[in-house]
Amino acid sequence: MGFDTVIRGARVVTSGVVSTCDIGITAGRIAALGTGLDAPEIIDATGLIAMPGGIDSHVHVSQPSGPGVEMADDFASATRAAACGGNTCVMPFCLPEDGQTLREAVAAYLAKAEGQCLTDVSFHLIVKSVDPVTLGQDLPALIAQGMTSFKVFMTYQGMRLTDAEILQVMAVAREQGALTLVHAENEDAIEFLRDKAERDGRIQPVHHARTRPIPVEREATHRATTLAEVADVPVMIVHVSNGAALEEIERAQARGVRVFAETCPQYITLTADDLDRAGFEGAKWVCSPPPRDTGEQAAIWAGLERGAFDVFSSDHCPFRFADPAGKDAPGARASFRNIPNGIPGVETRLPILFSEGVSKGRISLETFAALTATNHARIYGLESKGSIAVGKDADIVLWDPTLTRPITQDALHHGSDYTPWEGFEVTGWPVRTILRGQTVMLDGDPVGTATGQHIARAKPGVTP
Ligand code: DUC
Ligand code: ZN
Ligand code: ZN
Repeated sequence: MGFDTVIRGARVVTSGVVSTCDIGITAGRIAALGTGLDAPEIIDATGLIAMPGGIDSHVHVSQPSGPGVEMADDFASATRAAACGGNTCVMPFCLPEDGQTLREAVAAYLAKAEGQCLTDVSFHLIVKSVDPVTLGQDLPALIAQGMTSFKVFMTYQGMRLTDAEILQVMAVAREQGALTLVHAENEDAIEFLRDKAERDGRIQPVHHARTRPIPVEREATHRATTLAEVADVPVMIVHVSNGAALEEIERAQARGVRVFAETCPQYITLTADDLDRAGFEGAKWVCSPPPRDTGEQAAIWAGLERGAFDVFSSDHCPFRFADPAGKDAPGARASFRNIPNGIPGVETRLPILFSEGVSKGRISLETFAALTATNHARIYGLESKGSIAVGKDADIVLWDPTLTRPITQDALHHGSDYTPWEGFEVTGWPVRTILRGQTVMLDGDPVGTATGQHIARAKPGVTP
């Protein structure tokens, strides 16, 4: 059999197995795994680890963020950063502007992404209003087009849905075979704490974390899983930040509810103290749910180690720091309420988990591949992706497990002007990212042209 490219001599992480072999690639797909394979292009991967290309199923790109505020990444910069961080596919959320239908929003996002992407992309939807057009027309049409997952919010004025509305959305998910993702924080409880903090003059960035304490996430997680139980649908609880919320998820699972769980790098490496840095600096770490403390980091690690989490995503939601269109938005220094919410992380997710998880011996290579690619593909219906197996897209990342260097902003490729992990020491870096057989990152730099495509997805694989 003639191959276009052979990756030779890597330790290959395939579904649940690690073995040293060659990978033969033909027409962008994996055509063979074996020994002694030959091709016009040979990639010598001796001493490297070949993993399925990272799938980051939780990123925000060019998302409307309020008057005068702009996200730091468009599709070109977000996918460039993603590729440099070892990813071959990202899943951004499609949020309608006020007055825009979901279908109009999707059309606008597809147009923005067209011809710009260095990785593949596949959109989730955000349902922020429950009306007959959204539920009766847009969702069914978009699900049929392969956007088979949508997020609902229990927090944020203008975005949050009531329990009754969430049940209506879940009913559509059940009817159409889609997956509902939930941002679980109790808005009324947050508003109560936030109003009081502002009245008391506690307006600095750290009060973002203090007014979103663990109980508001725990309660909402319990409610979200209960609503899923009532509606008889699977549900994904995104960005789980603490052990109590995870306990709610595991309790629901024990009752037979199909609950999936996601966590992110910020919850294993950052704490609320990061938001408490001098002056306005803490705004760099403002995200929701907020990072907690080292005890909660340990609880999240324990969850990762015992398989309680299905996916590890970045929740990349980038704003520039020194920018009035970013973290330093009008009013942000007068109250944490006005600080744009989110942190950049698409480029650092994989190195952080590799270093903290694999290099430090907490998780195996197989678990790493499952948490960063294989489970994302299975749960979200990316049928051609997520594994190094014959017939799959040749989406592969080569890792040098011995390479040690710190994360630094000047080596990153995202549009933000900072990284929350400046100086964080990492052992194990991706050195080559291959998208459908074409190299898109080599030795830390982007290469090649923007051949990334929007991928229509199958129905979610929701049997745990
Ligand atoms: N939720 C997210 O998933 N990302 C950024 C902000 C938020 O609240
Ligand atoms: Zn969220
Ligand atoms: Zn998010």
